Amino acid sequence: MSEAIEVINPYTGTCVGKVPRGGAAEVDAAVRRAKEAMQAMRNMPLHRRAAILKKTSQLLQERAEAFAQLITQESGKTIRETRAEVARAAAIFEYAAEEARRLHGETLPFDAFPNGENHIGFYLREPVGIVGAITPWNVPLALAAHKIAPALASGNCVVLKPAEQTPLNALRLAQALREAGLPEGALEVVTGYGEEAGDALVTHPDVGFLSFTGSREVGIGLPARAGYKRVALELGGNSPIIVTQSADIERAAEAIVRGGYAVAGQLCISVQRILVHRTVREVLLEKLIARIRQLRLGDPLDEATDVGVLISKEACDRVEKAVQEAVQAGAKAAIGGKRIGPAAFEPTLLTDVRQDMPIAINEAFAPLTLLIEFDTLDEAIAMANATPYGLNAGIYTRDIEEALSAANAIVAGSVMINEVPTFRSDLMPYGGRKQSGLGREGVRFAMEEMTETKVVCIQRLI
Ligand code: TXE
Repeated sequence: MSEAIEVINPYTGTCVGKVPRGGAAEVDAAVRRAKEAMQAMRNMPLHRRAAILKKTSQLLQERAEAFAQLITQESGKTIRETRAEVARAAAIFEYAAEEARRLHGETLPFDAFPNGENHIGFYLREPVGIVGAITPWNVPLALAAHKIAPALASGNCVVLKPAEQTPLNALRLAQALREAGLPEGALEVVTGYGEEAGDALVTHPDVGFLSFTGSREVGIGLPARAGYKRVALELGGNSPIIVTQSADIERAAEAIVRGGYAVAGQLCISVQRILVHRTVREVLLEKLIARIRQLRLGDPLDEATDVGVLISKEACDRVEKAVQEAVQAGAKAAIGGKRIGPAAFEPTLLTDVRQDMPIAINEAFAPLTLLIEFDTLDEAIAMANATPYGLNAGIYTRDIEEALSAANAIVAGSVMINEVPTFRSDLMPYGGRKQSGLGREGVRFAMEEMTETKVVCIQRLI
């Protein structure tokens, strides 16, 4: 395919660059090159893999400002957010360099079986071969790093299809890996649209493992399209945070605003639903409004800006419609509620929301939080679980029984106690339950998923 895709800055509406519109032929050629590189990667000593990953981390740090500026222009995220993202991507490569050295199996006991005492064995971890990685636009560099770094650390080759909105930083990352010494073909990037290049990667028979981060709507259909390959899915979320009667309300409010409006709410782990005990509703609401009012909107490249723009006009249309429908159904905007530019929406807090409203069930992916009251913790937990998602959740409380009850009963990949669901360490197992996904990321956990065990067993003949 010869057509190009224009990368548009969602804040200015101007073109940041152009990339090829790859399709099935480009994906097939990339997979072929990756196949040729497989032996080199598999045979590469662990210390060499580690050195390449470490060098990549250094290059990212050296080029941090250029990466951050580029991602801000592609995505509309604020410069403070993209600087943090680049630092995080560099750290992920560093962790992978360390984990690459720890990729080993175990010896196995066979003596529980008849004649087993004559046997000794062990298992190895082998790369699956080619990892197909599909990434979204919201945290484009760090989420690509979460797939590429563990895949290479465990000896795989990768074909990456970045989001069509933010492909430029992926191409720059591939350049850094090449400079760090990665063999030709070990990382291929094919730019293009999801239904074209993305689908070609999903369905390619030579891809052994598909690692997808994106929407629930697309992700849910992928295992059926992927055929006989392993699949990891990081899909959406609709994070609840429970604020009980005993909570430190000041700290809860501060954390909720941080977790609800970062990246203009476009994180799968953004705080969306604030489930508050009726007796502390007023005091929490007052503090939330005061803090949200302080958020500065504006040019994402300006260091003073707290909340950037949404990824596109269409994304803004969607939020505007969802808020209007919620208001018609009885919700009230305690602050915000309006569009303020083609892709900009005011940081919004809706009150008088019921858990059965569509806005409380669906993923908002916008600078929007919802206040919902509860009377008992059981009721709060039931509401926390009343969506198709199960990614992250949180509870603010000083009562250990309440904290542990919530941690036990909420169906999610993680439950944060006195911390917001947006908290994520790159080393923890990260992923969702229910329709939030399959499999876990976090360097070591992704490496386990991207490798196959192989048992080697030896019988003593004397
Ligand atoms: O996601 P898509 P979009 C959610 C969030 C957001 C919504 C839409 O709710 O509003 O998704 O975002 C590729 N076969 N999240 O439209 O379409 C696509 O090219 C193979 C949550 O950007 O799922 C891109 O590279 N690939 C999320 C990637 O999938 C396909 C992050 C994501 O695009 C494809 C982003 C197909 N048929 C959005 N269709 C999170 N978990 O953080 C698309 N793609």
